[in-house]
Amino acid sequence: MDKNKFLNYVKDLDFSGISVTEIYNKISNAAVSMLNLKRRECRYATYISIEYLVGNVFYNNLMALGVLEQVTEILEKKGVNINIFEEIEDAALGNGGLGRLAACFLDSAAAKGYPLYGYGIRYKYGLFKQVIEKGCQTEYPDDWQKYGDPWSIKKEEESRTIHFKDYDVKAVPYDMLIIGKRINALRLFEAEGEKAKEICEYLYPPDDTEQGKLLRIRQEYFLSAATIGELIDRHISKYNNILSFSKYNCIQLNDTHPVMAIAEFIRILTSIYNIGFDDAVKAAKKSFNYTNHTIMPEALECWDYKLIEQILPDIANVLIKLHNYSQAEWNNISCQKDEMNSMAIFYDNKFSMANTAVYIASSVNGVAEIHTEIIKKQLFSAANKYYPSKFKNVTNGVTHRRWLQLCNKELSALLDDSAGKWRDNIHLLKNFIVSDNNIKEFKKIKALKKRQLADYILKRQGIKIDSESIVYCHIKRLHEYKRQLMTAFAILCIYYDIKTGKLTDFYPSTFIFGGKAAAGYFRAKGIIKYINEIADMINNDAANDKIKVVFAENYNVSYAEKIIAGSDVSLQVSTAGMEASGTGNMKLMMNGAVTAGTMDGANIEIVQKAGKQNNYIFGATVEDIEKLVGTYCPVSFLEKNPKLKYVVNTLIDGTFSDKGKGWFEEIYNSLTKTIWHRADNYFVLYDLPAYVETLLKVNEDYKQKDKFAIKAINNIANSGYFSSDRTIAEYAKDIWKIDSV
Ligand code: 26V
Repeated sequence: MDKNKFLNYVKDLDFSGISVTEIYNKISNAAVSMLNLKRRECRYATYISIEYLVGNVFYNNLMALGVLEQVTEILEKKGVNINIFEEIEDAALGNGGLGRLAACFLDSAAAKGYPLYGYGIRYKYGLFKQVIEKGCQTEYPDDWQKYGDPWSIKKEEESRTIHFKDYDVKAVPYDMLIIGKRINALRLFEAEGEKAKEICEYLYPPDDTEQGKLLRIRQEYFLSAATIGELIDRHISKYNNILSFSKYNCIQLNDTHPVMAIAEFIRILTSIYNIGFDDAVKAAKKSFNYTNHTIMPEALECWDYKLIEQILPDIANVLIKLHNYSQAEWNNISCQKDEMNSMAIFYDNKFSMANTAVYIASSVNGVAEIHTEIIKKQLFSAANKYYPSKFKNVTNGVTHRRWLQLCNKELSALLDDSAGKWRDNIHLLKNFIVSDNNIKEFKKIKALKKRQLADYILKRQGIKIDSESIVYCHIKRLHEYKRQLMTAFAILCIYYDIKTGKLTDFYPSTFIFGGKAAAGYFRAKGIIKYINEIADMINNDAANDKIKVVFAENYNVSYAEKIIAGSDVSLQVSTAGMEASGTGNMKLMMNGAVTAGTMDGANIEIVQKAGKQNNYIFGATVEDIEKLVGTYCPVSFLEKNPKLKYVVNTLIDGTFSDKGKGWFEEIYNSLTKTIWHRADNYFVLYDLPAYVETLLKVNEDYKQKDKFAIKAINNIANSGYFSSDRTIAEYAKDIWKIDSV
């Protein structure tokens, strides 16, 4: 892009009488009109994902173009503070980690020059807006396009028709430019047509009813078919030979949601290009790769034959054939019956999307070392036995451009001084050494980021926090396995100890929670209410000047950028074995927060790199949990721990009220009784005493500010590994076999 031309355009803009939205649109449109999408002249990779949690694109894109500072200055001179664009909605086309990871990958690929193109759905409404009303979560539609979508280019002429048995829809692509050393694109399809509206109305429509499941299947097929149709047409128009597809293409399936792409690919090869089934399967095997992002059984998609057959009979047919084909292959290599069942594409009248992906993919990867080990040993153990070379680990990463440069320009400037050209080569962060100057400057910057965070919370939510307190944050989707409830209990334990005078030297602390609960996930909503009840009680206790609790309302990418830069302690306390990786842990590490967490997901690699002595690891390990299953009895555990019992009883003894909804009692029951799952399925109570100890230890250590800053510096210096630049380079080299161009 011609930077001068662009900056002159911004200088010449007349802002009198125009709205924030108009300024935003004018600047964005000007940038887009001066950019050219890079053509796919070589082998390239395609990332298919049902979620992209992009966040605010304005600042990030201007930064990527290298004009953010200049635009900030020009606007300043015209009396416009660039922060006003914070009110433009985030593009929140994702729920959490999986979608944010996809966005980080696209950023890194463009920055490093890899030809990687994202494909997704252009939902009308993104992840709901969370409003906390009387402590409870209410969901409101997120109309993210209401200010326009100036960074996307509609490509009407590249639309294609997608056929369902009962109706057709038109898939219209919009390209969102991804700016870096190369300009790639995130292509989002919008459905047009009489019946089409529902398909891209909402991200993650509830799938607890048959109607909901059908809609979800339609979304998945819509995305898969629009993408595969385009890739094949593109390939044919250039090379006119379908069997060379895999020479130029490589497809990464982000979790199981786009797995129908495999069936669509085989359908097109066999029915349109008259390729035999065997050859079509072989071509698919060379083209697809799959990333698994969770071992939670609820999230492993299995679709009823009946449902797929009802709207996509050809796809059902291909999947059945593929099932028979794979069974024949396994019979030939004398697999045992139970192994065959565990790997089966079709079982119990359902299609297993994960097994379909594992069978076809050349590469199946987990997202952190421990997670990859678990999928190899447990979830996909039979496949790992017969196809060991498929399985790989690629530990996640996050883009340090958004999660350090953009959200913490002060720390970035310090790193410029002490670590050299780390922005281009993240591994240079190693040069950020412990020195008197770095300690002093880091402490200053953290204090500043905490003041900025405090101002932001005050502005956004009207809550005043003490910016000199220790900031502990627990920010992520609400889920029982992530154990926000355990943090809530831990806070109560500490609070009661302060009240009763048992704890006298507690350093003032602020606990920030942030996260959304899926609309139909009642227990998670109950946990939000419980946290807000605790916050109400503690924050309104006039005698308390030691603890403050904030529930960050409508936690999203933009809010995350502020909280992450301003936190001292990163709470990563999932039940060991359950968090595939986590990526918030990496963002916090980069910003100099220490991790207080369990040996789970990428926490393990974080402490390996940054040193156990610089972080706070506690709690049951995967091996401990394996031993505990079957013997652990939370009720007798509580009997032995009266303090814990007292705290847990606040769920049912009237201390807090859920306004008659029954949520708190249900949570209590989930901890103490066997319902459809074991009592305290996530070992909240089991790990609670060690957690409280850990939080107190952090609190004590914090008092020695320099020593604490040294821990932070060691975390930052060792965070280079967790840049998605490294992750993307691994995918490019080991899986996609694409070059940076
Ligand atoms: C989704 C659901 C939805 C229904 C209720 C149960 C449940 C459990 C888990 C999930 C997660 C779906 C996939 C996902 O978002 N995984 C996340 O992927 C991140 C990127 O790899 C990773 O860092 C997180 O650990 C992982 O949870």
